Amino acid sequence: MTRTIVLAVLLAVAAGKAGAEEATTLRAVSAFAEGTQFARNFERFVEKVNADGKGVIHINYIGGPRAMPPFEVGNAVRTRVVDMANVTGAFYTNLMPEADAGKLIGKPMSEQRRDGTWDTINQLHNQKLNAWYLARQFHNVPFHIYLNRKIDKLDFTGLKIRVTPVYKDIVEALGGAAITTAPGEVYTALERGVVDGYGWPVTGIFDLGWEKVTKFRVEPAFYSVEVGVLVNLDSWKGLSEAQRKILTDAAAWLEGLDADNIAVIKAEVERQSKAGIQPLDFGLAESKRFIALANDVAWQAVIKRAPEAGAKLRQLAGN
Ligand code: 173
Repeated sequence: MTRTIVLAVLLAVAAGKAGAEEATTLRAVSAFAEGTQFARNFERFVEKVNADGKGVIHINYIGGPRAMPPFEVGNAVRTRVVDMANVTGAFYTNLMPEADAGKLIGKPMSEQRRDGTWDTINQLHNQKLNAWYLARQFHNVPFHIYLNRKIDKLDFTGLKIRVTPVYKDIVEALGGAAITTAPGEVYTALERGVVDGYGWPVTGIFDLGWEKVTKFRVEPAFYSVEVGVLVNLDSWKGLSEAQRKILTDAAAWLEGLDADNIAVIKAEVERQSKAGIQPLDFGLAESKRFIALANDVAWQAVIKRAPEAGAKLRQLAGN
């Protein structure tokens, strides 16, 4: 072969390689069922990353609880069984007790990214969960306790209430019996009378048909939903700058979707009343007492299990 031909062959091989180079693929799961309230924005994020990152980075969304039990998702990120997950801290408190403090921090994410709150939360996830805390969603969506039995004061004595770590301490502080289940078991537990009620955000009860087995919504709303997008830290470190930028930009976009929540909440509350779900409101003084108690017992629980991180998070939360 002449030198020219050798060069041409080498160039062709190099070009072929570059052309065939595949985008890095991240495997992702959601702790919330596909297409439901707390998975939907993450699913939009996946679509966005796959569009913006074409040929550079790709998310392979495996799915929700049908693919993996919700309470195992945090550990799957930690051990890199998956690269990415849409999950609330309440589902991995076994690995990171302070993860539940996200519900006590209701500042907008733009503020949390400016004032060091996100940085602290991210560092804690780096250290304790081997994860990068890419995004937080739903800071402006609160929780409620829903009941099937009417109460005439804010007292849960004699009631069995389905919880996660989000609601356990306040339910018990008000005399209720707390029973932990994944979201997928709530309908059956209500239908069979295994529980008299459940904790859940103000939005999303229609996704799994719970309006059919729900009579009352206890006022006031409390805390702040936290659903994070986690990336295994080794997967994160293995990405290029360009790939990380695509994810970080999409994360900012995802956090921005929280602006829609105000309208979503209004529509869902109206839909609840149309479905016959009645609010149980005990007035301003009782509501204040409830909120103060809910905050106190939750911070106490976090600080007891994670004294140093808990104290720091409480300071950042400012409540
Ligand atoms: O009730 C739950 O399962 C729970 O803890 C939660 C947390 C964030 C969003 C939705 C539900």
